Amino acid sequence: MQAKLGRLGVGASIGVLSAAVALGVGEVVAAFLRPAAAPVIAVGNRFIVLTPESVKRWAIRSFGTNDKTVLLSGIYIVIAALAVAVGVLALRRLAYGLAGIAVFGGVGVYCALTANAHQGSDVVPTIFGTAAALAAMVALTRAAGPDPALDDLRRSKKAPAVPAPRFVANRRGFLTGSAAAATLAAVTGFGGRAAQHARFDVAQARANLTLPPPVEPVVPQPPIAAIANGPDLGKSATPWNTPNGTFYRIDTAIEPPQLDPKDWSLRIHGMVDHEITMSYSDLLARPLIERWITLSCVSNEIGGQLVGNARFLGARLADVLREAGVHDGADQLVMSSADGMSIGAPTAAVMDGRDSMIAVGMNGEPLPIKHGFPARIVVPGLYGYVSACKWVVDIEATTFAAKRAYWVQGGWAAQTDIKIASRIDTPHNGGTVRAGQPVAIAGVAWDQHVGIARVEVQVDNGEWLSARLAPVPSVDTWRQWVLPWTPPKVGSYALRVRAVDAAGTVQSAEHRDVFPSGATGLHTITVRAHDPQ
Ligand SMILES: Nc1nc2c(c(=O)[nH]1)N[C@H]1C(S)=C(S)[C@@H](COP(=O)(O)O)O[C@H]1N2
Ligand SMILES: [Mo]
Repeated sequence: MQAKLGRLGVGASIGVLSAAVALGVGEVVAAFLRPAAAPVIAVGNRFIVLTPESVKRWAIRSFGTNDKTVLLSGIYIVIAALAVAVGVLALRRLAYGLAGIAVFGGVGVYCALTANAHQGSDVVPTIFGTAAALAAMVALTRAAGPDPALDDLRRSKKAPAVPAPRFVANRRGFLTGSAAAATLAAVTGFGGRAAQHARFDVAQARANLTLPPPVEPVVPQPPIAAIANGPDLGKSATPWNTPNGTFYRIDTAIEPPQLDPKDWSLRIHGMVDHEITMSYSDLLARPLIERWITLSCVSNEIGGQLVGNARFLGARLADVLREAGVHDGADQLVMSSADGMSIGAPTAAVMDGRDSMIAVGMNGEPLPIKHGFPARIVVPGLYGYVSACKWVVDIEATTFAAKRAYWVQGGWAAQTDIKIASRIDTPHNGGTVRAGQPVAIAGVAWDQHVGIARVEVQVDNGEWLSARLAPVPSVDTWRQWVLPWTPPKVGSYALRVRAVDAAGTVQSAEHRDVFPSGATGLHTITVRAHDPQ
């Protein structure tokens, strides 16, 4: 039993250490090429493309912005588990173990060659990593294996009394070899990552930038407290302006691409009279507009947090498209990002006079790297997945008939309007209030590019009560609302909200899933009113 456990432990160590050496060496080699070529990142990026849409939706729902961390952890766990198996096989017969590593390497190469926006050289780190793992496995297996002389003796049958070979986990050579492999993996892994950051991070380039001011300044917004005029909202209400640090994020890439403004350019081509290639300084030289715009995600559930309101600074996209001379028949603009994302927007909406922009700034700073630095598209009134291409480098004027963008290939609607939505942010669901004492029910409502005209709250099955609305600078943002309310007696209450837009459309109570064109239904919460004592 002891020998068996020992054997398993030795096999597991050999497998895991060999895999760790592969990943570490891969990170170092990627530092010479590009971070996206690191084996785990290439596998992760490929995995995201292979994952069925329903699983992606589940991941976004369950892990939100942590979905990438969860995915990477999952990949490490799967690699470790398979490595244990391969290591144990290697003890049975070295060739099996080596074949296992070769299969690993093959999967890595396949991923590197098929990930979104891959480059041919992306396979190099995986190849070096695989070679290093093969060498590590040979060395560790030799060091752990039975004394070859003893083995020969046993096989010769001349000495039947010689015991079966045992793996000597505490053999000096194996321990030294394992320590060396672990050190090599750690130094190359962490060192490689550090070198990648030093070489490719554009945080410094971003910090050194000063953006030109907009042609006219934006109107400052009064705080919601100004309209509450009753119970103190304190910090419980959702702020008008979502700070960059807490703005929701939807990314298909594991790590945001690092694009230096001095190397960035945007190409506009396809069904146009004149192709345009624009550098970052060309972009900044254009008149810049600054607008409050509420961006929301089609994957946002009723009552969800995948929505935010920010001050975007950018050049008018419609002007640029007009200069390019987009053909009448080009009903779709397919925008592509440096990380291989494609997003298709309806040309008519982009060019109908709304403040569509090639954005460079967000809330008074250059776009954060995670939100598309150095440039992204923002189109008021369209969900992010059909407009808000981050790290945008290419816009092709084409047709919906000719091209299906990334999410459309996954079954999401090629074209859809934002669904009118409203949310109760305070009190929170399951929270407590005091019977007989006034409390503010407050939240936000949005129907971008149409505008919110009314927000109503229903307590249990009572009448719909009109909330007070905060002023808004345009129809392109969410609207904060507040309703003072006094729970009449101790007990449990259901609070429900609905909005009415400027076109008179009442938010539908019919519950529809986010897939394929955005959720409908009413946000409903429950609160308990306690005795005021
Ligand atoms: N390059 C790229 N652009 C993208 C995405 C993406 O995954 N990659 N996600 C889109 C989606 S679905 C939304 S809702 C918005 C989110 O923008 P944010 O991450 O800045 O909030 O970006 C859009 N643009
Ligand atoms: Mo989205």
